[in-house]
Amino acid sequence: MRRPRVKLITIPWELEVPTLSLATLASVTPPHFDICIVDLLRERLFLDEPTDLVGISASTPRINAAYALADLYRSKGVTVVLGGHHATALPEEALAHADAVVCGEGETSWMRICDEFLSNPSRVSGIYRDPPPDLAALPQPRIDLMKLDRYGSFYYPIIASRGCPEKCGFCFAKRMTQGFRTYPIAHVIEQVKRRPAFIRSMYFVDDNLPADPDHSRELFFELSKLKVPFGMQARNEFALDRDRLAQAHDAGCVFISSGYESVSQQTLDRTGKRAQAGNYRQAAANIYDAGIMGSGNWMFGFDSDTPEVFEETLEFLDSSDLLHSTFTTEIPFPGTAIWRRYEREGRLLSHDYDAYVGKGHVIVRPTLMSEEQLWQGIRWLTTQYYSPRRAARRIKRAVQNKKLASLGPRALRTPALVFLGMYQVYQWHYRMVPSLNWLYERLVSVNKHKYLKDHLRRTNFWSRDHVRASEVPGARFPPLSSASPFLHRAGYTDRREQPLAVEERLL
Ligand code: B12
Ligand code: SF4
Repeated sequence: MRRPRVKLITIPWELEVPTLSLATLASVTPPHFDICIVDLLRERLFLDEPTDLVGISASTPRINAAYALADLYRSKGVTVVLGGHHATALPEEALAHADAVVCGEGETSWMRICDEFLSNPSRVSGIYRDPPPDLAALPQPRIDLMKLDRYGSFYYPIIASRGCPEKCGFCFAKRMTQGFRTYPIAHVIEQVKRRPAFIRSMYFVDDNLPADPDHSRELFFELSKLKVPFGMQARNEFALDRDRLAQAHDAGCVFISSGYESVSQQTLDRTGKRAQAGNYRQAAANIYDAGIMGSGNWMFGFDSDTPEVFEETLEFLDSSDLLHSTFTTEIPFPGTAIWRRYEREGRLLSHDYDAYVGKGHVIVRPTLMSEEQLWQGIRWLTTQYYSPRRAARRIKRAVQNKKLASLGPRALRTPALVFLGMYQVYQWHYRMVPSLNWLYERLVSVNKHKYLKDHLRRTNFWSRDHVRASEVPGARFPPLSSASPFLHRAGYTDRREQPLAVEERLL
């Protein structure tokens, strides 16, 4: 005797930051289903347990694994739905492995799919492109299904907006969402308040959190009352405004990650980045002065990049106040304008999506240097930047800034900053030294076997997921259908009173 079961599976790439993709979908899943979220890097997937509907989320570098898993489930007669950025970009390709593919923001289509499935599973088929949800009407993400303790206490995912007003050529953000939209402040604050007690800091998964100045001002004001440290992603111009940086710091912002991409103005112009390289030094200094750790993401291999670009970047970084950086090749993600151009010009060196991580593989044939020069240049830059000597300099610089990491206990501030600096050295060496990377990748995949609970339970449907939240004694989550004006507005009722084809079949 059981209810229909839906398993939402994510195939992430690394262990650090969880996404909100599936928790958001789970929140609009009608309450007729037993539901669970499975993170393939953090728990065993019980493939053979009875499951009726499977939703899989993966970005480009993990899409091959997602396709293989989807094929496996379909061979067992399970209905499979694929969604996310890659599936949105290439829905026909994804449809060869799934019954249905959802393009763009998934809530409306997912609700339609659940509804169709409940009436007749064979109705779930084809490509779904539905209008995006009204963010004001979305329920809280079902983080209770995410087994957050397995992500550590520093990576609580939180969201305040979707999309980005910019249109950089290499980025897929504009294709995923309909413009830039914000969540009501009260919704965001509720997300913060629902965090489990062990959470020490949060990470906004927004592409560009402060893109709307009015929204972010109000958000920062409300967050400042809660004093929970957080990291966010923002365009570098944000850092040119010292007042806004001060507001962010007062709100608890301890980390800002920005796509600086290149120190070359010519490169920025050619990618449509709409940024001024001449402002980067000032932006980094302002972030540092505000007591925030600045992180820059840099890309290489653009058409105007010469072999000198690596030294120029290191020179800039050595004399700037950025305390963290990442270096990758240019990755032309399928669906972006730049990907189409490289495809047309016959310059794509690999169609193997596993290689689309920006590390270890060159995807586009560069014009002003060889492939070997490009890859060796990135490796050289990363190992130089994360050499113990340079890391020690940055740690010293961080410790000197009394405003940095000032939200935590004072006695722990220096050890925490030293630990973080050393952790970064370890992190980037394993990524760049082939033998360490090999070892790391193996350790990552065995990580999911370390949870004894999983072995004992032998099911992914545990915690409160297999029971409606309202039925769990002391549950903080109200019944979904009444908690969600979105469900009502979209014409959903609590159909438990009505006979349902699938429920009848299964019960
Ligand atoms: C957190 C994050 C990370 C984390 C964790 C990623 C992970 N998978 O474990 C870290 C830091 C590790 C990371 C790393 C990388 N990331 Co990242 N990351 C994000 C980020 C900021 C947030 C994701 C999120 O929670 N979004 C909020 C939720 C609500 O939106 P969503 O994920 O889009 O989900 C909606 C829809 O996509 C859809 N949907 C998604 N899945 C499914 C499944 C089903 C069944 C259905 C029906 C619908 C559906 O419905 C959801 C609700 O509307 C996004 C940017 C962004 N804002 O989305 C980039 C993003 C996903 N990352 C990206 C990239 C490029 C990378 C890296 C390759 C970067 C690099 N070079 O190192 C790596 C590799 C990641 C990997 N293989 O997974 C790109 C992906 C592009 C692509 N074509 O796949 C994004 C979109 C950033 C961008 N704008 O370019 N990332
Ligand atoms: S600013 Fe960032 S998120 Fe926005 S389009 Fe450009 S790369 Fe994408």
